[in-house]
Amino acid sequence: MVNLTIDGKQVQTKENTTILEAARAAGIYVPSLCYLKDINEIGACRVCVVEVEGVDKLISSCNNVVSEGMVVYTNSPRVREVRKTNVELILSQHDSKCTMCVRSGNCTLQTIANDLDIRRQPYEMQVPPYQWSPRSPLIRDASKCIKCMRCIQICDKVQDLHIWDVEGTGARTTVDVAYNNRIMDSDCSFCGQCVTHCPVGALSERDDTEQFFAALANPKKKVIVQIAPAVRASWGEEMGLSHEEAEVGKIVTALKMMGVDYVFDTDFAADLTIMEEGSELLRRLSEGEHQYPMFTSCCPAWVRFMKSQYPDMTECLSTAKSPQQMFGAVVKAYYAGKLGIAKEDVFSVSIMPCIAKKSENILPTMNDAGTGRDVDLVLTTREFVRMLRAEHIRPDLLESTPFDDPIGEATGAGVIFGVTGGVMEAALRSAYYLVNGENAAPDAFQNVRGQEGWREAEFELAGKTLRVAVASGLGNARKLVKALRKGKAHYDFVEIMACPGGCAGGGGQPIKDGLEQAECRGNHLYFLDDIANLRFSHENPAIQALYKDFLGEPLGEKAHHLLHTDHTA
Ligand code: HC0
Ligand code: SF4
Repeated sequence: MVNLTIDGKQVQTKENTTILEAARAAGIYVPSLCYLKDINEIGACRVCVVEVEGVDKLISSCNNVVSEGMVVYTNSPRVREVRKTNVELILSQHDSKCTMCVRSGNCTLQTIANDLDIRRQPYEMQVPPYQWSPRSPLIRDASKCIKCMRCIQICDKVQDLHIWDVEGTGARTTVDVAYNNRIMDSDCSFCGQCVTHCPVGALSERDDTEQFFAALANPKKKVIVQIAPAVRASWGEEMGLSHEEAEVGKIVTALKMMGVDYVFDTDFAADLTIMEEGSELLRRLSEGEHQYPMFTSCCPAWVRFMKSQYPDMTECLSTAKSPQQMFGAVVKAYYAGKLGIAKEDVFSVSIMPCIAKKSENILPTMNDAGTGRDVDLVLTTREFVRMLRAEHIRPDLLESTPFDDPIGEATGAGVIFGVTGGVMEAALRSAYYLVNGENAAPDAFQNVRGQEGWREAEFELAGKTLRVAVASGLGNARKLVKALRKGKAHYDFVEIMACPGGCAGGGGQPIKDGLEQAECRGNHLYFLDDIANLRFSHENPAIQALYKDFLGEPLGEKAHHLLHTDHTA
């Protein structure tokens, strides 16, 4: 252990702890901007500087470690002055139009500048112009970039995709797509992890809220909204609601207040995915040994990753569409008819924790109802929260409303799709039933739960040992795929989600800078599963009715047409 003094307080900490972590653990808050624990500890922003007795220069506390007898001042007059100058210099290269910024009120630079009482800009402004493709689901505004390098590091170290790089020199230094590429032509998966780890408004999703309001204002359109599993575990965060208060039924109420005609639960389509994907798995297992496992295909960032990085393995992806796209196809091809409206008059919207879903719904293959797009518009959780504000809806005053019938009913198995391992667990629950004709205990497959980036388990199914693996984060996905290709790992079924922790930690989720929320949100989804009336996808009566009335059998002709796709196309 190391003993030191921070701001007059005796502190004891482990060796090799950074001064920043030691101070924060002792209840002394040192501000920081570029710092991301274990990912970006480069001391670039100079906001976390501290004074150490016996050391001439101020030093960054995020990448200097404690030593025995060290005496540290985190907020001395000298520290305050230098810190303020450093932030003023950052602001001289930052377009501070805070009132119009997507991160206003949730921007670390804004908070720090305010805390330091900066009221003027003493340095000449040099702000690069905004140049970006408006079509891209992911937007970079160079005029807001503070060169903290977090996006580069997340993409390199966690996602192992290397999309971003430093460009230019001196005052012209900025971050852009590597190799002078354009984002739409790059291998970017659109997972959005760079967005959720950006401390300012330099990265965001494309804002599509105006299209939503335009559809609501169009009397010819019936607006139908689906809500993804992970949205219910996060939407209340920015509104100050606890998990218990942020019931999904309040989202339904809010959307109806906005003028939405029908609101359904993507969890229903998650149950449908299990019927199709589970049946596909069993068919594949009956064919004997395969070189590679079957991979889940519901995460569009993972599918993009597979296509760009390992195109020869794309055919191992389950052909099942994601729940979002299954839902879109069912709403237009089936539900519109039930309502007595033309499918062309349906405007189908999804609220997702995800940016990559904005690239999935526009794929040419996602048009099986024949209206152009099965899902017309994808909005992130953050866009939904902004719409609540725009509509002056106070979530604390909302009552809950149930989802619309008949495709609003879902099971606990559908809810856990939003957490890493959830698709696997839900699939195993139903695969067991399909093989044995009876259910296992609902929690029989919980070995696949957890936050480790790559985990594996084995279960007995149909007299054979089923080897499964679950990975989240594309860096872990790459490790797993490499191990398969080298013959060092062998599985039958693998679930991959691009975002660490799964959709709960999705790139479209509310941002709490420096705090990872995926685990806490995931635990809430497990809680919702635990208290659900139904916990097996195959027991969902609305799913049973859909097969009986319309689809026929899982993997049957109609199901094949509407619910499956060719990921190699
Ligand atoms: Fe997900 Fe999904 S679980 S990918 O993260 O499968 O976005 O929440 O909606 O489609 O259901 C996202 C979340 C979904 C889909 C579902 C799957
Ligand atoms: Fe989107 Fe979920 Fe995949 Fe993240 S893990 S890219 S939120 S589908």
